[in-house]
Amino acid sequence: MRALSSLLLLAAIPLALAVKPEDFKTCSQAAFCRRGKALADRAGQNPDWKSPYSVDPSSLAISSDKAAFTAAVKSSLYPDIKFGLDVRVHHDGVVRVRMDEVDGKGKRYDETASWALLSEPQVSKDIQWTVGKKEVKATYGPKTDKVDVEITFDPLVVTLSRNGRSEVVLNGLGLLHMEHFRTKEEPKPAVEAVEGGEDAQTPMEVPEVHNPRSWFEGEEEDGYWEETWKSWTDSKPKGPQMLSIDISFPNHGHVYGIPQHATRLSLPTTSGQDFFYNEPYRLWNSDVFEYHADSTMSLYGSIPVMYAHSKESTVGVFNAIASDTFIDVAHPEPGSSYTHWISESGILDVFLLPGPKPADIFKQYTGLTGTQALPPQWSIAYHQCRWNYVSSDDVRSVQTRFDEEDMPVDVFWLDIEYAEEHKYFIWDKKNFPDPVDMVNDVSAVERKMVVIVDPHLKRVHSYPVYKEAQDLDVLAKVKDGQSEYEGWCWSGSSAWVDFFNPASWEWWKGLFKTVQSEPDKFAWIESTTDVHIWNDMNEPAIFNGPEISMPRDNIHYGGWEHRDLHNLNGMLFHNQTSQAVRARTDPPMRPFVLTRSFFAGSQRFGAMWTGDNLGTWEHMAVGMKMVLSLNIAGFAFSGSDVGGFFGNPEPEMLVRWYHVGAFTPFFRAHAHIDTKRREPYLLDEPYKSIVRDILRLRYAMLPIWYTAFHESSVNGMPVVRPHFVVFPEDEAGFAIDDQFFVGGSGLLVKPVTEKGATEAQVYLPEDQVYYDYFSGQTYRGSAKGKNVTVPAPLDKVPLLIRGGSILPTRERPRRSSPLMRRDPFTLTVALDKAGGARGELYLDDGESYAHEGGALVWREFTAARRGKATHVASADLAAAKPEAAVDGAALALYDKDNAFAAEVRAVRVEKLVVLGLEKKPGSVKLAGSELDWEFVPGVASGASKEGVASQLVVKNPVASITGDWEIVIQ
Ligand code: NBV
Repeated sequence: MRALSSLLLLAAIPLALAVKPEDFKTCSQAAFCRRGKALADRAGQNPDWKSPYSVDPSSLAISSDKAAFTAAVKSSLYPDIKFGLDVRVHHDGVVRVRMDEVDGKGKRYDETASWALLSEPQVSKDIQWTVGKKEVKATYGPKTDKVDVEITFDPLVVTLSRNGRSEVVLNGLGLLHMEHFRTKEEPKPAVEAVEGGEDAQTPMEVPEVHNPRSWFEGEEEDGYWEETWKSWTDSKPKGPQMLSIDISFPNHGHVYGIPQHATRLSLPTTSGQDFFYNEPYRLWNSDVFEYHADSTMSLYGSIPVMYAHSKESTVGVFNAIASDTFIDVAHPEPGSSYTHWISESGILDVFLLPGPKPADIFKQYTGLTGTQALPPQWSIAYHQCRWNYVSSDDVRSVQTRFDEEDMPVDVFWLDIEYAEEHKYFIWDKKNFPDPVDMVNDVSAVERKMVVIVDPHLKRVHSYPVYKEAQDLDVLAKVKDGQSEYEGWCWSGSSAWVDFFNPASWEWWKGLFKTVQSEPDKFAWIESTTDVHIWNDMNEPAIFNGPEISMPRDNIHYGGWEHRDLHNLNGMLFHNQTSQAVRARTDPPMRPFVLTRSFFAGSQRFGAMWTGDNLGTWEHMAVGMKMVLSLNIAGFAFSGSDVGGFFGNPEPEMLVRWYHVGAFTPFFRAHAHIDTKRREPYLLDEPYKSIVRDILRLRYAMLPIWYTAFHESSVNGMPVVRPHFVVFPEDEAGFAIDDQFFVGGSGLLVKPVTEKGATEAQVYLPEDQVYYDYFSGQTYRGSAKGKNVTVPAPLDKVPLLIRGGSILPTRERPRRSSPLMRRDPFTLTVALDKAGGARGELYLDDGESYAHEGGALVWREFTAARRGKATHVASADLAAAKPEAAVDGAALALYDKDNAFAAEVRAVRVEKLVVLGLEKKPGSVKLAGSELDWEFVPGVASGASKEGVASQLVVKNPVASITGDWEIVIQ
């Protein structure tokens, strides 16, 4: 059935628009994955299976600070090979489990975590260790909520439990295998094959075999030393280094995470009975041309974090590994999950995230890898991109048309054709004769430009960037470790900077300087600080390379093979570019750098988008699911090309896609060079006006989005939140991924991704009132969960306000978002069924780092019933929660009257709307004075009947958004 539906889907897309799966390996085409999968198959068929790995109890050592324990591990298959295990508990309860081969014939890649982690985690001082004969146990946490980490010795199994319930188990199924370094032996004739070495112990009866370890390892040395795929031969001088580990969640029925895959949020199974996909999820950053909207194929980025969720708890694992990794997911029985991770190389470095609530998990994961960098505020507004705006006059005329049509936009983008022969930084002067003037024309109305800088460098010495990289000797090398690697990309014969080489970092920063400080070095003086950067093709994408990327045996700085660190490659490029853009000014301004390829930690450096999607309804829908998955995996600033990169979306689809975009953290329209122009002003009516309204809706809501970004930057909460995050105990919502909440605002949106729809079903998980954002129509949910039908004509996105929310918006249309910085606010108070509400607003200058020194405004709005009166009040939140005001330490510097607050003191609340009051008030007063108000009767927030809510509108109630005030409605 599934196969049939995918065939039908493929048939629906013109032939030219279909992924070429044959360009990328499946598990059975990669020797290490075949070996890992075969191991799992053998285990599955053998009821007596027992892992050969065990801890040597005599080697056990607990560190003097009591935070860590180390022990020797051996495998009964190879008793002479030594492994070392290190288990430590961090101050926030996260457990790090590391294992590596020691004193071996080689060294496994062990640097992934050092790139992914924000800093070296602090260990806990509060761990109680109990050493038994068969196990060692660490216990921590309050009496009523105890966490145990038990390491059993034989076989080696690590189990994290909470209050006695198993939450995460490593090697519970015995699939741990770290292929040790060995010396290549020439194959012996079959008759002379070894008949079982003395040291080879098998825990069970095995049929007579040539290799006594074959019960575990298989008969053949499958692809140990070399592997040929299509026309490429991958040499493996270090031999086999596969790492296999099973990770089970015995009490959790849903698993999420491991982006980037075009699939649902709750990951469908890939193995076990009734598997949904017949291929494991793969993490191998790839430029997958015209990718399929429903697949486990790997895409441009990889975040090896996985969460498991049940009504009782949320837990997770972060597997810090950057080599090619395949992950099987199964539910051995309902309510339990099993996963199997097979990686080509690297050490075991797994972080167990104990939760127990979604908010704890996000804090724990972003505590390790960093939170989303707070973006410059303009970058969360609308971006207009296309491959390509062809000249500086084209850019000017696009800007003019937006202005003529009163459509807000903040950023115009330039794709690769701005660069002469695709030599990035070098303008094609025929079409862009006056780049600095062009940028200045755009920034005159406080807009920005984003210009692409790809990682492939054209190999001509007249190109200063290539020449300087070569002189510095920072280019990636072929397998001999000496010669420059050459591949094909947009620029023809190209070379790639090895960003693992620290010698490249300062040099790369220098390229982006907009003033020439060193006469003989390239600086981008034909640019301005209003130009920000787009990093594409950084998987890296290489047209003539295996799987459209770099050969795995290429050599990077430190002698590491590309296979070891491939998935980190894009992040390092993004990191350096982001630092370069930041360093252009003194004091620094927040950089905006978009990346296509990413890894765990990339959220520290900017934004990402989901790559080359297709203009189909399926892609529109799956893009949203991917963004939700990225958001829970720490990468909140994410989005998909609005309109679809390939194809020419019909107006209905384009309009619906603008709605999706307006409710996505990163909101950019983009299109392939062969598509028809589709800037929103080109649409006919009524579509054009509808898109204008959508853009204005996004701009009106920028304070809500910015507040959500602020929260994310502090505690790792997703900017867009799926149901399980907001209602972790509502099972009916665990798989929902087509509707979601915007930050903590209470806005619940369900964008339409179906042609011809006129209404939508929205799931309400609680006995609470929800209000239609546009009409004030109420919907009353139920404690058992309830689907309600809401109108969804083309001009309305299904958008509800959860009762109990207060939304700050700015309703005056402007050409760009910085022009709104002094605009007044509207506060919409959507009362809950008990007549209360709460909301937040975070503001700062939107571009500098002054907020880190306390230049910010963070307000809390509340509405509460007191007797017969409703009090709506505003209070300072930053003083109350200084530790949450800024990412990092407590904000001791915060002063309510800080410079920024003083600057916006004159910004007023021009309108207060209260939805759901029971009856017309007798008075509405601020500090004893009557305000100017109107009341339209309607349904009260507590009513069980549905209808249009009553509405109180107060005009110009308060003079300052930054002030403490209280309005009494009586
Ligand atoms: O630079 C051209 C495109 C770009 O527009 C797109 O967004 C990237 O994902 N780029 C890929 C290279 C060519 C893709 C066919």
